[in-house]
Amino acid sequence: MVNRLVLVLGDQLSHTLSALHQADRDTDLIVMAEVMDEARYVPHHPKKIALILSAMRHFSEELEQDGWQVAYTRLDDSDASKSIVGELMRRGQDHGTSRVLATAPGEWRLREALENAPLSVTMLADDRFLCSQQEFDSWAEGRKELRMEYFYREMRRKTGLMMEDGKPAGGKWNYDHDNRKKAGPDMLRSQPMQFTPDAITEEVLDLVEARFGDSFGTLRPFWFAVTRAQARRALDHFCKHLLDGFGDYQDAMLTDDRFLHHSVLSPYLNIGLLDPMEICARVEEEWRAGRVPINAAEGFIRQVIGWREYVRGIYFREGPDYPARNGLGHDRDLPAVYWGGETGMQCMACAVEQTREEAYAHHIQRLMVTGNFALLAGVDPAEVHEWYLSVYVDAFEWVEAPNTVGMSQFADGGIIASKPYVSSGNYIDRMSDYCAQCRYDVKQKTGQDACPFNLLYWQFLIRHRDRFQGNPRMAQMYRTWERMDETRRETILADAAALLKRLESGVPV
Ligand code: FAD
Ligand code: DLZ
Ligand code: SF4
Repeated sequence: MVNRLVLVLGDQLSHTLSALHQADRDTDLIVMAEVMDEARYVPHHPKKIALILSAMRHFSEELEQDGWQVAYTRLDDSDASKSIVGELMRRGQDHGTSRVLATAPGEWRLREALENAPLSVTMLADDRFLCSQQEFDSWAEGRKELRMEYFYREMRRKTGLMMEDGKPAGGKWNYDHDNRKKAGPDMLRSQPMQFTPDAITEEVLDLVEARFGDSFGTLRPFWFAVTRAQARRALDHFCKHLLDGFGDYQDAMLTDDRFLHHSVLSPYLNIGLLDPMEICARVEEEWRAGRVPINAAEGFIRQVIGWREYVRGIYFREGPDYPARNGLGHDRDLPAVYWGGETGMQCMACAVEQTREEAYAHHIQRLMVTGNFALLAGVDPAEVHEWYLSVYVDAFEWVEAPNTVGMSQFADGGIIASKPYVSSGNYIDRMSDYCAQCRYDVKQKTGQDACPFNLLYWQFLIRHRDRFQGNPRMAQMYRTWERMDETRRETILADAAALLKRLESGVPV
Protein backbone atom coordinates (compact mmCIF):
# COMPACT_ATOMS: atom_id res chain seq x y z
CA MET A 1 0.00 0.00 0.00
CA VAL A 2 1.37 3.40 -1.03
CA ASN A 3 0.85 6.32 1.31
CA ARG A 4 1.84 9.26 -0.91
CA LEU A 5 3.10 9.90 -4.40
CA VAL A 6 6.27 11.99 -4.45
CA LEU A 7 6.63 14.01 -7.65
CA VAL A 8 10.12 14.59 -9.04
CA LEU A 9 10.17 16.78 -12.15
CA GLY A 10 12.80 16.87 -14.88
CA ASP A 11 14.44 19.95 -13.37
CA GLN A 12 14.29 18.64 -9.80
CA LEU A 13 17.02 16.04 -10.03
CA SER A 14 18.60 16.73 -6.63
CA HIS A 15 18.97 14.17 -3.87
CA THR A 16 18.44 17.05 -1.44
CA LEU A 17 15.06 17.98 -2.97
CA SER A 18 12.56 19.09 -0.29
CA ALA A 19 9.94 16.53 -1.42
CA LEU A 20 12.49 13.71 -1.10
CA HIS A 21 13.63 15.03 2.24
CA GLN A 22 10.10 14.79 3.64
CA ALA A 23 9.21 11.50 1.97
CA ASP A 24 9.39 8.02 3.46
CA ARG A 25 11.25 5.32 1.54
CA ASP A 26 9.07 2.56 3.02
CA THR A 27 5.62 3.94 2.34
CA ASP A 28 5.88 6.58 -0.42
CA LEU A 29 6.24 6.08 -4.16
CA ILE A 30 8.32 8.40 -6.33
CA VAL A 31 6.64 9.43 -9.58
CA MET A 32 8.80 10.56 -12.48
CA ALA A 33 7.24 10.99 -15.90
CA GLU A 34 8.42 11.77 -19.40
CA VAL A 35 5.36 13.43 -20.91
CA MET A 36 4.48 15.06 -24.22
CA ASP A 37 2.96 18.16 -22.60
CA GLU A 38 6.34 19.08 -21.12
CA ALA A 39 8.23 18.11 -24.24
CA ARG A 40 5.92 20.17 -26.46
CA TYR A 41 4.74 23.26 -24.58
CA VAL A 42 7.35 25.12 -26.59
CA PRO A 43 9.39 23.59 -29.45
CA HIS A 44 12.39 22.72 -27.28
CA HIS A 45 15.79 22.17 -28.86
CA PRO A 46 16.32 18.38 -29.22
CA LYS A 47 19.49 18.59 -27.08
CA LYS A 48 17.47 20.10 -24.24
CA ILE A 49 14.89 17.30 -24.35
CA ALA A 50 17.66 14.71 -24.52
CA LEU A 51 19.50 16.22 -21.55
CA ILE A 52 16.39 16.23 -19.40
CA LEU A 53 15.18 12.75 -20.31
CA SER A 54 18.60 11.16 -19.96
CA ALA A 55 19.29 12.90 -16.65
CA MET A 56 15.81 11.83 -15.42
CA ARG A 57 16.52 8.19 -16.31
CA HIS A 58 19.90 8.26 -14.61
CA PHE A 59 18.43 9.95 -11.54
CA SER A 60 15.63 7.39 -11.21
CA GLU A 61 18.27 4.62 -11.25
CA GLU A 62 20.15 6.38 -8.47
CA LEU A 63 16.95 6.70 -6.44
CA GLU A 64 16.23 2.98 -6.83
CA GLN A 65 19.78 2.12 -5.79
CA ASP A 66 19.16 4.32 -2.80
CA GLY A 67 16.17 2.23 -1.74
CA TRP A 68 13.29 4.27 -3.16
CA GLN A 69 10.37 2.77 -5.08
CA VAL A 70 10.09 4.67 -8.35
CA ALA A 71 7.21 4.62 -10.84
CA TYR A 72 8.93 5.91 -13.98
CA THR A 73 6.99 6.67 -17.16
CA ARG A 74 8.86 6.72 -20.44
CA LEU A 75 7.73 8.91 -23.29
CA ASP A 76 6.99 5.86 -25.45
CA ASP A 77 5.11 3.85 -22.77
CA SER A 78 1.82 2.97 -24.45
CA ASP A 79 -0.39 3.48 -21.39
CA ALA A 80 1.16 6.82 -20.43
CA SER A 81 -1.02 9.92 -20.29
CA LYS A 82 0.43 13.08 -21.76
CA SER A 83 0.73 15.37 -18.75
CA ILE A 84 2.32 15.46 -15.30
CA VAL A 85 -1.08 15.71 -13.60
CA GLY A 86 -2.40 12.87 -15.83
CA GLU A 87 0.47 10.66 -14.72
CA LEU A 88 -0.08 11.47 -11.04
CA MET A 89 -3.78 10.59 -11.42
CA ARG A 90 -2.95 7.33 -13.18
CA ARG A 91 -0.37 6.29 -10.58
CA GLY A 92 -2.75 7.37 -7.81
CA GLN A 93 -5.51 5.14 -9.17
CA ASP A 94 -3.12 2.21 -9.55
CA HIS A 95 -1.90 2.56 -5.97
CA GLY A 96 -5.04 3.74 -4.20
CA THR A 97 -3.95 7.21 -3.13
CA SER A 98 -4.61 10.80 -4.10
CA ARG A 99 -2.02 12.29 -1.76
CA VAL A 100 0.92 13.97 -3.49
CA LEU A 101 4.07 15.49 -2.09
CA ALA A 102 5.73 17.92 -4.48
CA THR A 103 8.45 20.53 -4.49
CA ALA A 104 7.01 23.68 -6.07
CA PRO A 105 7.69 23.64 -9.84
CA GLY A 106 9.77 26.46 -11.31
CA GLU A 107 6.98 27.65 -13.56
CA TRP A 108 3.57 29.19 -12.83
CA ARG A 109 1.95 26.97 -15.47
CA LEU A 110 2.81 23.73 -13.67
CA ARG A 111 2.20 25.15 -10.20
CA GLU A 112 -1.31 26.06 -11.27
CA ALA A 113 -1.87 22.68 -12.91
CA LEU A 114 -0.93 20.94 -9.64
CA GLU A 115 -3.03 23.29 -7.54
CA ASN A 116 -6.07 22.71 -9.75
CA ALA A 117 -5.66 18.94 -9.99
CA PRO A 118 -8.25 16.70 -8.27
CA LEU A 119 -5.50 15.48 -5.95
CA SER A 120 -4.46 16.37 -2.46
CA VAL A 121 -1.15 18.08 -3.18
CA THR A 122 1.26 19.27 -0.50
CA MET A 123 3.55 21.75 -2.22
CA LEU A 124 6.86 22.38 -0.49
CA ALA A 125 9.16 25.32 -1.12
CA ASP A 126 12.07 24.67 -3.46
CA ASP A 127 14.96 25.24 -1.09
CA ARG A 128 17.70 24.64 -3.63
CA PHE A 129 18.10 28.41 -3.81
CA LEU A 130 19.93 30.64 -1.37
CA CYS A 131 17.12 33.13 -1.08
CA SER A 132 13.57 32.04 -0.25
CA GLN A 133 10.65 33.88 -1.82
CA GLN A 134 9.74 35.33 1.57
CA GLU A 135 13.25 36.65 2.00
CA PHE A 136 13.27 38.15 -1.50
CA ASP A 137 9.88 39.78 -0.96
CA SER A 138 10.96 41.35 2.29
CA TRP A 139 14.14 42.64 0.64
CA ALA A 140 12.01 44.10 -2.18
CA GLU A 141 9.27 45.52 0.03
CA GLY A 142 9.17 49.30 0.06
CA ARG A 143 12.12 49.74 -2.32
CA LYS A 144 11.60 52.16 -5.18
CA GLU A 145 14.00 50.24 -7.39
CA LEU A 146 14.96 46.57 -7.20
CA ARG A 147 18.56 46.80 -8.28
CA MET A 148 20.46 43.53 -8.48
CA GLU A 149 23.65 45.05 -7.09
CA TYR A 150 22.09 45.73 -3.66
CA PHE A 151 20.41 42.34 -3.56
CA TYR A 152 23.76 40.77 -4.41
CA ARG A 153 25.47 42.49 -1.48
CA GLU A 154 22.84 41.02 0.84
CA MET A 155 23.58 37.57 -0.57
CA ARG A 156 27.32 38.07 -0.05
CA ARG A 157 26.68 39.02 3.58
CA LYS A 158 24.28 36.12 4.04
CA THR A 159 26.56 33.47 2.56
CA GLY A 160 29.86 34.99 3.74
CA LEU A 161 31.27 34.29 0.27
CA MET A 162 34.35 36.40 -0.42
CA MET A 163 33.81 38.40 2.75
CA GLU A 164 36.50 39.46 5.21
CA ASP A 165 35.54 40.94 8.60
CA GLY A 166 32.10 41.82 7.29
CA LYS A 167 33.58 43.65 4.28
CA PRO A 168 33.90 42.54 0.67
CA ALA A 169 37.22 40.84 -0.05
CA GLY A 170 39.66 43.17 -1.77
CA GLY A 171 37.64 46.20 -0.68
CA LYS A 172 35.18 46.27 -3.59
CA TRP A 173 31.85 44.50 -4.04
CA ASN A 174 32.11 44.36 -7.80
CA TYR A 175 35.06 44.05 -10.17
CA ASP A 176 33.09 44.35 -13.39
CA HIS A 177 35.20 47.29 -14.46
CA ASP A 178 38.07 44.83 -15.11
CA ASN A 179 35.87 42.41 -17.02
CA ARG A 180 35.70 43.89 -20.49
CA LYS A 181 38.67 42.52 -22.40
CA LYS A 182 38.41 41.53 -26.02
CA ALA A 183 39.57 37.93 -26.57
CA GLY A 184 41.94 36.69 -29.23
CA PRO A 185 42.17 33.18 -30.64
CA ASP A 186 44.01 30.88 -28.24
CA MET A 187 44.78 27.33 -29.28
CA LEU A 188 45.61 26.45 -25.69
CA ARG A 189 42.30 27.61 -24.23
CA SER A 190 40.42 24.66 -22.80
CA GLN A 191 36.82 23.76 -23.70
CA PRO A 192 33.99 22.79 -21.35
CA MET A 193 34.21 19.15 -20.32
CA GLN A 194 32.46 16.81 -22.77
CA PHE A 195 31.08 13.34 -21.99
CA THR A 196 30.55 10.35 -24.25
CA PRO A 197 26.91 9.19 -24.17
CA ASP A 198 26.36 5.89 -22.37
CA ALA A 199 23.72 3.29 -23.33
CA ILE A 200 20.94 5.14 -21.49
CA THR A 201 21.74 8.39 -23.26
CA GLU A 202 22.04 6.65 -26.64
CA GLU A 203 18.56 5.18 -26.18
CA VAL A 204 17.21 8.64 -25.33
CA LEU A 205 18.97 10.16 -28.34
CA ASP A 206 17.26 7.66 -30.64
CA LEU A 207 13.91 8.44 -29.07
CA VAL A 208 14.41 12.20 -29.36
CA GLU A 209 15.61 11.87 -32.94
CA ALA A 210 12.51 9.91 -33.88
CA ARG A 211 10.06 12.20 -32.06
CA PHE A 212 11.61 15.65 -32.26
CA GLY A 213 14.10 15.35 -35.09
CA ASP A 214 12.28 18.08 -37.07
CA SER A 215 12.61 20.75 -34.38
CA PHE A 216 15.17 23.54 -34.66
CA GLY A 217 18.47 22.24 -33.30
CA THR A 218 21.12 19.63 -33.94
CA LEU A 219 20.92 16.62 -31.64
CA ARG A 220 24.30 14.95 -32.22
CA PRO A 221 27.03 15.18 -31.09
CA PHE A 222 25.58 15.22 -27.58
CA TRP A 223 28.15 15.73 -24.85
CA PHE A 224 26.37 17.17 -21.81
CA ALA A 225 26.79 15.67 -18.35
CA VAL A 226 23.70 13.66 -17.39
CA THR A 227 24.53 12.70 -13.79
CA ARG A 228 25.62 14.58 -10.73
CA ALA A 229 28.97 12.79 -10.76
CA GLN A 230 29.63 13.98 -14.31
CA ALA A 231 28.42 17.50 -13.51
CA ARG A 232 30.87 17.58 -10.58
CA ARG A 233 33.67 16.68 -12.99
CA ALA A 234 32.56 19.48 -15.32
CA LEU A 235 32.71 21.90 -12.38
CA ASP A 236 36.16 20.70 -11.44
CA HIS A 237 37.38 21.05 -15.01
CA PHE A 238 35.99 24.59 -15.26
CA CYS A 239 37.66 25.64 -12.00
CA LYS A 240 41.03 24.20 -13.01
CA HIS A 241 41.17 25.26 -16.64
CA LEU A 242 38.79 28.13 -17.41
CA LEU A 243 37.85 30.11 -14.32
CA ASP A 244 41.05 32.17 -14.30
CA GLY A 245 39.95 34.06 -17.43
CA PHE A 246 36.22 34.16 -16.61
CA GLY A 247 36.28 37.78 -15.46
CA ASP A 248 38.57 39.27 -18.08
CA TYR A 249 36.76 37.69 -21.04
CA GLN A 250 33.22 37.55 -19.71
CA ASP A 251 31.87 39.90 -22.37
CA ALA A 252 34.05 38.76 -25.28
CA MET A 253 32.72 36.98 -28.39
CA LEU A 254 34.71 35.00 -30.95
CA THR A 255 33.56 33.30 -34.14
CA ASP A 256 35.69 30.22 -33.59
CA ASP A 257 35.34 29.86 -29.84
CA ARG A 258 31.77 29.36 -28.71
CA PHE A 259 32.44 28.97 -25.00
CA LEU A 260 35.54 31.06 -24.24
CA HIS A 261 35.91 31.09 -20.44
CA HIS A 262 32.24 30.41 -19.68
CA SER A 263 31.38 27.50 -17.44
CA VAL A 264 28.38 25.93 -19.24
CA LEU A 265 27.20 24.91 -15.79
CA SER A 266 23.74 26.50 -16.09
CA PRO A 267 22.13 23.33 -17.54
CA TYR A 268 23.38 21.29 -14.58
CA LEU A 269 22.48 23.91 -11.99
CA ASN A 270 19.02 24.39 -13.44
CA ILE A 271 18.06 20.72 -13.50
CA GLY A 272 19.43 20.17 -10.01
CA LEU A 273 22.62 18.19 -10.64
CA LEU A 274 24.70 20.92 -9.02
CA ASP A 275 23.95 23.17 -6.10
CA PRO A 276 24.64 26.93 -6.31
CA MET A 277 26.40 27.11 -2.97
CA GLU A 278 28.68 24.18 -3.73
CA ILE A 279 29.91 25.75 -6.95
CA CYS A 280 30.42 29.16 -5.39
CA ALA A 281 32.29 27.67 -2.42
CA ARG A 282 34.55 25.85 -4.87
CA VAL A 283 35.17 29.05 -6.86
CA GLU A 284 35.97 30.96 -3.68
CA GLU A 285 38.41 28.22 -2.70
CA GLU A 286 40.25 28.65 -6.02
CA TRP A 287 40.63 32.35 -5.33
CA ARG A 288 41.71 31.90 -1.69
CA ALA A 289 44.36 29.43 -2.85
CA GLY A 290 45.68 32.10 -5.22
CA ARG A 291 44.88 30.09 -8.35
CA VAL A 292 42.46 32.60 -9.91
CA PRO A 293 42.25 36.41 -9.75
CA ILE A 294 39.67 38.20 -7.66
CA ASN A 295 37.76 39.62 -10.65
CA ALA A 296 37.20 36.09 -11.98
CA ALA A 297 35.93 34.64 -8.70
CA GLU A 298 33.82 37.66 -7.77
CA GLY A 299 32.39 37.92 -11.28
CA PHE A 300 31.35 34.28 -11.31
CA ILE A 301 29.91 34.30 -7.79
CA ARG A 302 27.92 37.45 -8.60
CA GLN A 303 26.23 35.70 -11.52
CA VAL A 304 25.16 32.80 -9.37
CA ILE A 305 24.24 34.27 -5.98
CA GLY A 306 23.31 37.62 -7.49
CA TRP A 307 21.68 37.42 -10.89
CA ARG A 308 20.40 33.87 -10.70
CA GLU A 309 18.70 34.32 -7.34
CA TYR A 310 17.51 37.82 -8.16
CA VAL A 311 15.74 36.89 -11.41
CA ARG A 312 14.00 34.01 -9.67
CA GLY A 313 12.79 36.36 -6.94
CA ILE A 314 11.44 38.76 -9.58
CA TYR A 315 9.68 36.00 -11.55
CA PHE A 316 7.71 34.71 -8.59
CA ARG A 317 7.15 38.15 -7.09
CA GLU A 318 5.70 39.60 -10.28
CA GLY A 319 3.21 36.79 -10.90
CA PRO A 320 2.00 34.61 -13.78
CA ASP A 321 1.42 37.51 -16.19
CA TYR A 322 5.10 38.52 -16.17
CA PRO A 323 6.17 36.64 -19.34
CA ALA A 324 3.35 38.30 -21.31
CA ARG A 325 4.33 41.88 -20.52
CA ASN A 326 5.00 44.25 -23.38
CA GLY A 327 5.93 47.58 -21.86
CA LEU A 328 7.19 49.10 -25.11
CA GLY A 329 4.25 47.88 -27.21
CA HIS A 330 6.42 45.95 -29.67
CA ASP A 331 4.56 43.77 -32.15
CA ARG A 332 6.82 42.70 -35.00
CA ASP A 333 7.07 38.97 -35.83
CA LEU A 334 10.32 37.25 -34.89
CA PRO A 335 12.45 37.45 -38.06
CA ALA A 336 13.34 34.21 -39.86
CA VAL A 337 17.02 34.71 -39.05
CA TYR A 338 16.29 33.44 -35.51
CA TRP A 339 15.37 30.06 -36.96
CA GLY A 340 18.45 29.93 -39.19
CA GLY A 341 17.11 32.07 -42.06
CA GLU A 342 19.63 33.65 -44.40
CA THR A 343 21.39 36.78 -43.14
CA GLY A 344 24.40 38.91 -43.98
CA MET A 345 24.87 39.86 -40.33
CA GLN A 346 27.84 37.85 -39.14
CA CYS A 347 27.11 38.36 -35.43
CA MET A 348 23.53 37.09 -35.78
CA ALA A 349 24.58 34.24 -38.06
CA CYS A 350 27.21 33.08 -35.54
CA ALA A 351 24.94 33.36 -32.50
CA VAL A 352 22.09 31.51 -34.20
CA GLU A 353 24.29 28.85 -35.75
CA GLN A 354 25.91 28.01 -32.45
CA THR A 355 22.51 28.03 -30.78
CA ARG A 356 21.31 25.52 -33.34
CA GLU A 357 24.34 23.29 -32.89
CA GLU A 358 25.02 23.59 -29.16
CA ALA A 359 21.69 24.74 -27.63
CA TYR A 360 24.02 27.24 -25.98
CA ALA A 361 25.14 30.82 -26.40
CA HIS A 362 26.80 32.80 -23.68
CA HIS A 363 25.31 35.78 -21.92
CA ILE A 364 26.64 38.56 -24.14
CA GLN A 365 25.56 36.77 -27.30
CA ARG A 366 22.06 36.38 -25.82
CA LEU A 367 21.90 39.95 -24.55
CA MET A 368 23.87 42.08 -26.98
CA VAL A 369 23.42 40.19 -30.25
CA THR A 370 20.11 38.30 -30.53
CA GLY A 371 18.40 40.20 -27.70
CA ASN A 372 19.67 43.60 -28.81
CA PHE A 373 18.55 43.00 -32.39
CA ALA A 374 15.03 41.88 -31.37
CA LEU A 375 14.64 44.92 -29.12
CA LEU A 376 15.92 47.37 -31.71
CA ALA A 377 13.70 45.84 -34.37
CA GLY A 378 10.64 46.01 -32.09
CA VAL A 379 9.85 42.29 -32.02
CA ASP A 380 6.89 41.14 -29.92
CA PRO A 381 8.53 40.16 -26.59
CA ALA A 382 6.22 37.14 -26.27
CA GLU A 383 7.77 35.73 -29.45
CA VAL A 384 11.27 36.54 -28.22
CA HIS A 385 10.47 34.85 -24.90
CA GLU A 386 9.21 31.71 -26.61
CA TRP A 387 12.34 31.56 -28.75
CA TYR A 388 14.73 31.76 -25.79
CA LEU A 389 12.66 29.28 -23.80
CA SER A 390 12.82 26.84 -26.71
CA VAL A 391 16.35 27.00 -27.99
CA TYR A 392 18.61 26.98 -24.91
CA VAL A 393 19.44 23.85 -22.99
CA ASP A 394 19.32 25.76 -19.69
CA ALA A 395 15.97 27.47 -20.35
CA PHE A 396 13.31 27.22 -17.66
CA GLU A 397 10.76 29.96 -17.35
CA TRP A 398 11.73 31.23 -13.88
CA VAL A 399 15.20 32.18 -15.17
CA GLU A 400 14.58 32.69 -18.87
CA ALA A 401 11.56 35.04 -18.66
CA PRO A 402 13.10 37.72 -16.41
CA ASN A 403 16.27 37.64 -18.49
CA THR A 404 14.38 37.92 -21.77
CA VAL A 405 11.27 39.93 -21.00
CA GLY A 406 12.92 42.07 -18.33
CA MET A 407 16.64 42.40 -18.87
CA SER A 408 16.80 41.97 -22.61
CA GLN A 409 13.52 43.36 -24.01
CA PHE A 410 12.72 45.99 -21.36
CA ALA A 411 9.14 44.73 -21.59
CA ASP A 412 8.57 44.71 -17.82
CA GLY A 413 8.69 48.50 -17.73
CA GLY A 414 12.14 48.69 -16.17
CA ILE A 415 11.91 46.43 -13.12
CA ILE A 416 15.12 44.58 -13.93
CA ALA A 417 17.01 46.98 -16.17
CA SER A 418 17.32 50.69 -15.42
CA LYS A 419 17.75 51.37 -19.14
CA PRO A 420 17.28 49.23 -22.22
CA TYR A 421 20.24 47.09 -23.29
CA VAL A 422 20.53 48.53 -26.79
CA SER A 423 23.69 49.30 -28.65
CA SER A 424 24.92 50.16 -32.10
CA GLY A 425 27.34 47.88 -33.92
CA ASN A 426 30.22 49.60 -32.19
CA TYR A 427 29.77 47.59 -28.99
CA ILE A 428 29.75 44.28 -30.90
CA ASP A 429 32.82 45.35 -32.82
CA ARG A 430 34.63 46.23 -29.61
CA MET A 431 33.89 42.89 -27.96
CA SER A 432 34.14 40.45 -30.89
CA ASP A 433 35.80 39.50 -34.16
CA TYR A 434 32.46 39.31 -35.99
CA CYS A 435 32.49 42.62 -37.82
CA ALA A 436 35.71 41.93 -39.74
CA GLN A 437 33.91 39.03 -41.45
CA CYS A 438 30.56 40.72 -42.02
CA ARG A 439 28.82 41.73 -45.23
CA TYR A 440 27.97 45.04 -43.49
CA ASP A 441 30.38 47.76 -42.45
CA VAL A 442 30.23 48.56 -38.76
CA LYS A 443 31.70 52.02 -39.38
CA GLN A 444 28.95 52.98 -41.85
CA LYS A 445 26.00 54.77 -40.28
CA THR A 446 23.87 55.13 -43.43
CA GLY A 447 23.53 53.55 -46.83
CA GLN A 448 23.32 50.00 -48.17
CA ASP A 449 26.36 48.78 -46.28
CA ALA A 450 25.55 50.35 -42.94
CA CYS A 451 25.50 47.92 -40.05
CA PRO A 452 21.82 47.23 -39.24
CA PHE A 453 22.51 47.78 -35.54
CA ASN A 454 23.68 51.34 -36.33
CA LEU A 455 20.50 52.18 -38.22
CA LEU A 456 18.08 50.54 -35.82
CA TYR A 457 19.77 51.98 -32.75
CA TRP A 458 18.79 55.52 -33.64
CA GLN A 459 15.39 54.48 -34.91
CA PHE A 460 14.73 52.80 -31.53
CA LEU A 461 15.77 55.88 -29.57
CA ILE A 462 13.58 58.14 -31.65
CA ARG A 463 10.65 55.72 -31.63
CA HIS A 464 10.74 55.71 -27.82
CA ARG A 465 11.86 59.24 -27.25
CA ASP A 466 9.02 60.08 -24.86
CA ARG A 467 9.85 57.07 -22.73
CA PHE A 468 13.63 57.46 -22.52
CA GLN A 469 14.62 61.06 -23.14
CA GLY A 470 14.32 61.92 -19.47
CA ASN A 471 16.45 58.97 -18.36
CA PRO A 472 19.73 60.52 -17.18
CA ARG A 473 21.66 57.46 -18.38
CA MET A 474 20.38 58.04 -21.92
CA ALA A 475 20.40 61.81 -22.13
CA GLN A 476 23.84 61.87 -23.74
CA MET A 477 22.60 59.81 -26.71
CA TYR A 478 19.71 62.16 -27.32
CA ARG A 479 22.11 65.11 -27.20
CA THR A 480 24.31 63.37 -29.79
CA TRP A 481 21.25 62.94 -32.01
CA GLU A 482 20.31 66.58 -31.66
CA ARG A 483 23.80 67.67 -32.66
CA MET A 484 23.65 65.65 -35.87
CA ASP A 485 23.04 67.32 -39.17
CA GLU A 486 19.33 67.29 -40.06
CA THR A 487 19.80 65.62 -43.44
CA ARG A 488 21.87 62.91 -41.83
CA ARG A 489 19.15 62.27 -39.26
CA GLU A 490 16.55 61.98 -42.01
CA THR A 491 18.74 59.57 -43.96
CA ILE A 492 19.30 57.37 -40.90
CA LEU A 493 15.59 57.15 -40.19
CA ALA A 494 14.71 56.50 -43.83
CA ASP A 495 17.35 53.76 -44.11
CA ALA A 496 16.17 52.21 -40.85
CA ALA A 497 12.56 52.24 -42.07
CA ALA A 498 13.61 50.53 -45.30
CA LEU A 499 15.51 47.89 -43.31
CA LEU A 500 12.50 47.19 -41.11
CA LYS A 501 10.33 46.86 -44.20
CA ARG A 502 12.74 44.29 -45.62
CA LEU A 503 12.62 42.38 -42.35
CA GLU A 504 8.81 42.46 -42.36
CA SER A 505 8.51 41.18 -45.87
CA GLY A 506 10.92 38.34 -45.15
CA VAL A 507 13.75 39.62 -47.37
CA PRO A 508 17.04 38.45 -45.80
CA VAL A 509 18.84 41.24 -43.97
P1 FAD B 1 28.58 31.54 -17.08
O1 FAD B 1 28.87 32.74 -17.89
O2 FAD B 1 29.66 30.58 -16.84
O3 FAD B 1 27.99 32.06 -15.68
C1 FAD B 1 27.99 31.25 -14.51
C2 FAD B 1 26.61 30.99 -14.01
O4 FAD B 1 25.99 32.18 -13.58
C3 FAD B 1 25.66 30.40 -15.04
O5 FAD B 1 25.82 29.00 -15.13
C4 FAD B 1 24.30 30.79 -14.50
O6 FAD B 1 23.79 29.83 -13.60
C5 FAD B 1 24.58 32.08 -13.75
N1 FAD B 1 24.14 33.24 -14.52
C6 FAD B 1 24.89 34.06 -15.27
N2 FAD B 1 24.15 35.08 -15.74
C7 FAD B 1 22.89 34.87 -15.30
C8 FAD B 1 21.67 35.58 -15.45
N3 FAD B 1 21.59 36.71 -16.15
N4 FAD B 1 20.57 35.06 -14.90
C9 FAD B 1 20.63 33.92 -14.18
N5 FAD B 1 21.76 33.22 -13.98
C10 FAD B 1 22.88 33.70 -14.52
N6 FAD B 1 20.24 31.64 -17.97
C11 FAD B 1 19.69 30.45 -17.69
O7 FAD B 1 20.19 29.72 -16.83
N7 FAD B 1 18.58 30.02 -18.37
C12 FAD B 1 18.00 30.77 -19.33
O8 FAD B 1 17.02 30.35 -19.93
C13 FAD B 1 18.56 32.02 -19.65
N8 FAD B 1 18.03 32.80 -20.61
C14 FAD B 1 18.59 34.01 -20.90
C15 FAD B 1 17.99 34.82 -21.87
C16 FAD B 1 18.53 36.04 -22.16
C17 FAD B 1 17.87 36.92 -23.18
C18 FAD B 1 19.68 36.48 -21.49
C19 FAD B 1 20.27 37.81 -21.80
C20 FAD B 1 20.28 35.70 -20.54
C21 FAD B 1 19.74 34.46 -20.21
N9 FAD B 1 20.31 33.64 -19.22
C22 FAD B 1 19.73 32.43 -18.93
C23 FAD B 1 21.46 34.10 -18.42
C24 FAD B 1 22.84 33.68 -18.95
O9 FAD B 1 22.95 34.04 -20.30
C25 FAD B 1 23.09 32.19 -18.78
O10 FAD B 1 22.88 31.84 -17.42
C26 FAD B 1 24.51 31.81 -19.14
O11 FAD B 1 24.78 32.20 -20.46
C27 FAD B 1 24.68 30.30 -18.97
O12 FAD B 1 25.93 29.88 -19.46
P2 FAD B 1 27.13 29.50 -18.50
O13 FAD B 1 26.70 28.44 -17.56
O14 FAD B 1 28.29 29.22 -19.37
O15 FAD B 1 27.30 30.83 -17.71
C1 DLZ C 1 11.54 20.77 -19.98
C2 DLZ C 1 11.02 19.41 -19.65
C3 DLZ C 1 10.87 18.47 -20.67
C4 DLZ C 1 11.27 18.75 -22.06
N1 DLZ C 1 10.35 17.26 -20.41
C5 DLZ C 1 9.99 16.94 -19.15
C6 DLZ C 1 9.38 15.69 -18.86
O1 DLZ C 1 9.13 14.87 -19.72
N2 DLZ C 1 9.06 15.44 -17.57
C7 DLZ C 1 9.28 16.31 -16.57
O2 DLZ C 1 8.99 16.02 -15.40
N3 DLZ C 1 9.83 17.52 -16.84
C8 DLZ C 1 10.18 17.85 -18.08
N4 DLZ C 1 10.69 19.07 -18.36
C9 DLZ C 1 10.87 20.02 -17.24
C10 DLZ C 1 9.55 20.73 -16.88
O3 DLZ C 1 9.04 21.38 -18.02
C11 DLZ C 1 9.84 21.69 -15.74
O4 DLZ C 1 9.82 20.95 -14.55
C12 DLZ C 1 8.86 22.82 -15.63
O5 DLZ C 1 8.99 23.67 -16.73
C13 DLZ C 1 9.06 23.64 -14.36
O6 DLZ C 1 10.30 24.30 -14.38
FE1 SF4 D 1 26.95 42.55 -36.56
FE2 SF4 D 1 27.01 45.00 -37.62
FE3 SF4 D 1 29.27 43.82 -36.91
FE4 SF4 D 1 27.90 42.94 -39.01
S1 SF4 D 1 28.87 44.93 -38.81
S2 SF4 D 1 28.83 41.69 -37.41
S3 SF4 D 1 25.80 43.26 -38.35
S4 SF4 D 1 27.61 44.42 -35.55
